[in-house]
Amino acid sequence: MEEIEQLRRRWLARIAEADGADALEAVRVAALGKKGEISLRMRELGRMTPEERQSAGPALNALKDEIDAALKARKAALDDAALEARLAEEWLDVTLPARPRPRGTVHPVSQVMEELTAIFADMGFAVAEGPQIETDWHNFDALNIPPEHPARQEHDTFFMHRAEGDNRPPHVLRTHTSPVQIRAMQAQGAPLRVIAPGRVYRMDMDQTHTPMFHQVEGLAVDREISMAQLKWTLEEFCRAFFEVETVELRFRASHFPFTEPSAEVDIRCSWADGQLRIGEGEDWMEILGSGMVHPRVLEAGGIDPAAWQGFAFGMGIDRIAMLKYGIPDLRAFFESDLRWLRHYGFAALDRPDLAGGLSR
Ligand code: 2NM
Repeated sequence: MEEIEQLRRRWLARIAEADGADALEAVRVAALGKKGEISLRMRELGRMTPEERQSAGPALNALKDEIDAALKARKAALDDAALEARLAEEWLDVTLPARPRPRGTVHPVSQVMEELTAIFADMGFAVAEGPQIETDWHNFDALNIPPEHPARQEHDTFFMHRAEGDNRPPHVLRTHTSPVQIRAMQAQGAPLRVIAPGRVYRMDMDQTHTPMFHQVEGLAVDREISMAQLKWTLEEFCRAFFEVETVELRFRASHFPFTEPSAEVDIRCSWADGQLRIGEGEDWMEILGSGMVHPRVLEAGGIDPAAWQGFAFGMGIDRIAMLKYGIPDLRAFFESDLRWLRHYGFAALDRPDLAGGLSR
């Protein structure tokens, strides 16, 4: 019996020392496997006398059961420890932000485009887009600017290259977004309310001009459209855009080939101590061109000028962005200087809308 007690101690100690599933399995095979020490002992029972067997048999059986139970308990303990270790390793802080904060900012031009799109959408205008490389017909002829018209030179147009011997008129980089309005008239017909924001190109480069800049033009066509509705629309836009209670606009007679009559629009403002204030003061600042769409332009758009009329307007997006956000230098807009973009840029998730406040 002393020997069984030694066996018991030795195998319980080895089970306790096994520090992993493989080591424990090796102990099990060495003790209870086919050729395991305890199995061999049990096989020896057959060669014993009945008396010997009577005392050794139950003791060996009890030992076998105890070792078996100890192996199972140790296995459960090792499994628990392994699970604990995995849980400790794979934990996740669910309070961390799902993504890193965006490092980029929204360019003032994009911000202002979003703002004016929201304002005009609220008044029922859809956004129209068109190609930046245009036919000279869409950019000039359709807008009542004939080939000999000085505006074609005044515009300092970028002409696209044509192959040697190809005498068709060259395509141009659009000098305004009006060709988009021509395309919108042709595609949608009357009645129509669209704005066309986008890039335009003129060969001009100095303190206040860049060869690429941004424009938004608006067009409303209906049975009875008047200068009065044009004025209200522009006042409403300026009030919402500059986020002031009241604005005052002044129309000055002017000339554009594509509108008749035409008006340049000034807004009342003050420049006290170098700070621009819209809607108050004794100064006027030009911010827009506008007018009633010329019958020939409606016709080019496939709309009968005897049955329909329209108002149209255009303004520089870069300029109104500078005015609203106090940005001094136009040329910095297009230099991709990260310090400038971080300073004047907008948070990527603050999309402008009329209910939430345009620029917050
Ligand atoms: C301006 C001024 C006046 C204008 C005209 C048109 C069109 F295509 F409908 F005829 N779109 N925009 C327009 C009118 C643009 O910009 C200073």
